[in-house]
Amino acid sequence: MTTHDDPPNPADSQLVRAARCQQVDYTPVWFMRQAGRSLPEYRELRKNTTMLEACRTPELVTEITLQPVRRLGVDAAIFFSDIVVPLQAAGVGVEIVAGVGPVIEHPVRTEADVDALPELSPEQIEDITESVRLLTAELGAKPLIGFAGAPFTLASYLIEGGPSKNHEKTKSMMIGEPALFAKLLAKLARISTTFLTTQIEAGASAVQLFDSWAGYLSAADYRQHVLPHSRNVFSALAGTNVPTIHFGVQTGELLAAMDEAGPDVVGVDYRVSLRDAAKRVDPAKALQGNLDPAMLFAPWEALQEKVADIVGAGRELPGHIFNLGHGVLPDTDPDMLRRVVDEVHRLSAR
Ligand code: 1CP
Repeated sequence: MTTHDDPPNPADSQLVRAARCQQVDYTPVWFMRQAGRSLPEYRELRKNTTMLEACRTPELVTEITLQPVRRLGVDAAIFFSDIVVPLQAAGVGVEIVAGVGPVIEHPVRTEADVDALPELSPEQIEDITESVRLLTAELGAKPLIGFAGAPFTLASYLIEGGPSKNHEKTKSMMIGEPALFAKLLAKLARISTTFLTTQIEAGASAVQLFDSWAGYLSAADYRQHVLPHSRNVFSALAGTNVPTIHFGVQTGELLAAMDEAGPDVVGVDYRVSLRDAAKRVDPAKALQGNLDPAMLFAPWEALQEKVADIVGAGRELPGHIFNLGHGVLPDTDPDMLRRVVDEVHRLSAR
């Protein structure tokens, strides 16, 4: 039985309620990449540590994750980590190079490379459990969102060897050696699932699967080569009872298929309006999004109109989580983010 002495439960937070299409007091808001380079306190903390060292140090993960919660007043924390952390933990040679992104020591191109890719065991990510425990203790009623990279986006980094503009080696394996590509994605789906279940078991209240580069695929190729593997990740989480979010960039043409993969919430990038997105997915599902992150550089009155449009469209949905259409840009003024949070709360108060 709940008494007023019990700490409020993040499972009853506005974010989790919105994800489940339950009634909310106001529209919850968080920002992809809310931690990181837009915050001076982050730049200060990261001075003497590499990105991956920071991701594997529970005290740093905790502090960096909490920074935007304190400064911006957002309704959720997003776990500070990176999509390549589970690959590194499993033993893949990977570095995050400043100004570039993840770089893979031995790119995965052949059957032998795919076979040599290690599995991830929970013992290799005990620091992730520790970080999530420290964080949920600090956050109290505020939910922590865990995340992982989706199999396709991870495969692209592994095959290309780093960030890629056109993903040509990835697509070449996808259609030239579809069985090998499927074997790789099946392995990566298991790694993503282990990374997500570890965060959920340690106390995360929701999780997001990032398929950042899925938008480079046609709907037909996505359905044939990618959807089954992402669906396996969501199926594996079905028993965990935390809401799941599925997001990719430039995925207007893929929204129906990304919905079919089985998340509770579909993330929408800024190129498609929430009203159009709602017509492409299960009408009983919540959406997340979708302010263009570049709009945060516009004068306040102009930005305010964009925020109001999105909050208004969101209120026609069964559930809405306000977010950007992609990550916070590094030069964003954190005061603008704070103003957007306050404005979403003010406009949406029931
Ligand atoms: O030194 C630094 O500050 C490095 C910049 C940085 C940061 C802050 C990287 C390198 N990763 C991160 C953290 C990170 N990565 C988070 C933290 C939590 C938050 O949102 O506040 C998250 C969720 C990610 C996930 C991630 N990493 C994605 C998916 C999200 C997206 O943006 O689409 C992807 C594609 C990556 C790869 C990656 N890691 C870092 C960079 C610069 C990139 C992108 C490189 C590329 O363009 O391919």
